[in-house]
Amino acid sequence: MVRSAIAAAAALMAAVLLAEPGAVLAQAGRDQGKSVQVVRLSFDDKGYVVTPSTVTKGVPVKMEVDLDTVKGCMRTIVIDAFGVKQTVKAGATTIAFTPTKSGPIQIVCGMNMGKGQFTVADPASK
Ligand SMILES: [Cu+2]
Repeated sequence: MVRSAIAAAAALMAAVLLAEPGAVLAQAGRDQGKSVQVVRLSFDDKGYVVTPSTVTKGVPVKMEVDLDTVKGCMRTIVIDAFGVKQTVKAGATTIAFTPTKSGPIQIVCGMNMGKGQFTVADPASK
């Protein structure tokens, strides 16, 4: 009786652990959270350019927008994948977000006119 109760408790704990992969991910995110990735957003004749063009998933990004090349309506920057919609201006040129999924990510202007793309890579596994 006692033994089966212990077994049941152990099974329950295992189920809870398996049911919450988010807890493990949050821990990993906290470790990675020590660093911030700084990228630059500019605009050329083809559209938005992110430099460097690849960031790591789960690590906060600070995107510094180059107002010399990003002008007019292009200053309203939309990154739907991460819920970003922000208009930058002199004195407020940083967009902060954390990439929560990997793959090619689209950037568009508020009018869905200017376009660009960057890549989110999974953290290197060891
Ligand atoms: Cu536009």
